[in-house]
Amino acid sequence: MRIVPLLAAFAALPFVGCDFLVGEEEPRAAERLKTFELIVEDASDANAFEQIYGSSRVPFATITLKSVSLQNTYTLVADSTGTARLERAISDDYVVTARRPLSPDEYEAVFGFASPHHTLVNASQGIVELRADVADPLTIRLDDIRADAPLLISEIYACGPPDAGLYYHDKYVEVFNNSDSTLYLDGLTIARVYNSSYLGLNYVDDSEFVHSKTVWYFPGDGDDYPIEPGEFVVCAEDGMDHRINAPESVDLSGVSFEFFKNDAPDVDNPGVPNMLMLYQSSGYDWLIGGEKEGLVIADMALDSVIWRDDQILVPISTVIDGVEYLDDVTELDEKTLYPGVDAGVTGGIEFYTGKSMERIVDPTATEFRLRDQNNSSLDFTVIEDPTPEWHYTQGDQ
Ligand SMILES: [Ca+2]
Ligand SMILES: [Ca+2]
Ligand SMILES: [Ca+2]
Repeated sequence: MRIVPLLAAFAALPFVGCDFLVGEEEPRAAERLKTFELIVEDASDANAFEQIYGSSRVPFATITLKSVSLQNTYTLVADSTGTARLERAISDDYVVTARRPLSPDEYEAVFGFASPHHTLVNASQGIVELRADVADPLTIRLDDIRADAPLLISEIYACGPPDAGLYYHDKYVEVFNNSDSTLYLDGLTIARVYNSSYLGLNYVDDSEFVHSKTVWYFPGDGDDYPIEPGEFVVCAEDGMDHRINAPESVDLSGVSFEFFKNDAPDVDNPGVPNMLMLYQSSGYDWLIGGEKEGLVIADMALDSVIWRDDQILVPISTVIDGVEYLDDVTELDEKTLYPGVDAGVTGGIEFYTGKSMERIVDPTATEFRLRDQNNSSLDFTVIEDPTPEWHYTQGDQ
């Protein structure tokens, strides 16, 4: 936003010499900043707001817009008529997240029973185009009512440490209990999103299933592995002190779980419980991409797995959370994870830099909770060092 102070300085000058006015930069900058009107509409199958209030307009929705070009973020709240104004912004593509929590009473008015923790969201409209030469207001459609995810993927560390050649065995995924209740990890699955540029396969538009060729699950039979509210749990590729092999890496010898592939020459730390493999089509260990990957955590039925060819189909209705990262965060057309699960991407990290991706704190929560708008472009930040089972805002551990 370098443009705004420039304009402010410009406006503060009552008289400016003509030479300055005809200079190229200032007028062009002024033309680029516009005000856009946005209208928020309920497009859900339930027609909730039409039913409750007699109008499909959604009052008091929170809208977050992130400029794809500038990577800056605006947060707006619609007024009582479901209208919001984005001021002093450029014509651009914007990653959009709009959400309106439903009160238990509103939920009951539509579905017949009161239930907390439901939010009307924009599931299928992940990017909007704001153009200065279009006069009509832009309609943001909220088309899905979601149960807010109790369990989140809070961090993904994947790129490998610096100064250790091609060492990459210190990768991990971290999950976090973002709810107010004890949850159980038993039987939940962690799946990689499958795609193949070589075969021309990309299932990003499949609104029914996440396609995977790497599916692991937590051990236990229902109540063996609790995770308390506000607790982090790391699932590491190998639960060991990686500083032995790579001084700039991280100690994962005391984490909660490790992926142990018992049909491969993998390392099994007996002190770290093992994730169990449901299916992995290749490789000597659980492995995720150093620069790009999609991961989901799901509560799918392990006894009635759906197969298609050599892929497991994870029903999106069972997905609790999903996160995608790319080497270039502006290349949203490279996405492989359905935008209804994750409308954006985090990442932008190069191999062997030791950096990690972690969810940011939810500024609206009264307790320590992490932000989840189903949009990793907005919900995640890149951190300099991994933070296994803690958060970067909690200082050095
Ligand atoms: Ca392993
Ligand atoms: Ca082990
Ligand atoms: Ca962490």
